Amino acid sequence: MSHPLFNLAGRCALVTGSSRGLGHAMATALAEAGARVVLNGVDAGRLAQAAQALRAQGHQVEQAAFDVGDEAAVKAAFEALDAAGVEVDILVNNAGIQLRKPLVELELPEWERVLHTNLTSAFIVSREAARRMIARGRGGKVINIGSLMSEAARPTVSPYTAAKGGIKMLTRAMAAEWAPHNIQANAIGPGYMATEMNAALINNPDFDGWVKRRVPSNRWGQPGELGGAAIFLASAASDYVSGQIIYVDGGMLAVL
Ligand code: GCO
Repeated sequence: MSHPLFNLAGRCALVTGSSRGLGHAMATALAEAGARVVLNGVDAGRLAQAAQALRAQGHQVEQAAFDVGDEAAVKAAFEALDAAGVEVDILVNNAGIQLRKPLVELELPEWERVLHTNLTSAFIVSREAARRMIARGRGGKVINIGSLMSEAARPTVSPYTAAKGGIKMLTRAMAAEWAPHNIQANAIGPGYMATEMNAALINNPDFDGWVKRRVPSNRWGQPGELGGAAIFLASAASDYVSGQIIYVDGGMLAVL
């Protein structure tokens, strides 16, 4: 029996980029804590499969296929949710891409694509969600997904690092503006997690060895290990927490 503070029954969570990976893991955790979840992705087929799998586990699942970086598509998606009576009171801005390339070799469109998908999309989607949360007057939760790169850098991931640093500060800006409406905005900073996005790193013996030596826990994180932080920040347990970033990184950032 979970503590009532962590019970998400009666709440609805939209998780962007949730047909697989970290987003799907967090959506699953929020559903297991009682929330109705809206899965999002750009691949409608993959999204339908992910939604069906969660429904088969007995959860209440909607699906909304849209590109988080497309302002018109985001507006249309929220209008469709409005029409369906689906009121999002928890938003997890998880959708993101990675592009590994030295700064001096980057093309401007490559830079802009990463910043748009990983940072600007959080603004586009959160603006729609927050407008509705404020109008409803019931408060809400915004959880932005940062990264170790919200705090520290490594070579060849400059646009991702800049975007994730921006996510940390955008989270504080949201906290500043939306606290009067009882909307808490926080972030989760995943460490090196075993995901498809990181497959090239996991399969690289040198990088894999570096992660295992550099992380005090001596291992990669598993997507499901973000669930606890997601439930906490989505629940009443965090009603007096805002503008924070919780690193789920096996202790990596805390230790030299
Ligand atoms: C990389 C990785 C990292 C991790 C994660 C760490 O290339 O270094 O993709 O960015 O995915 O973001 O928090």
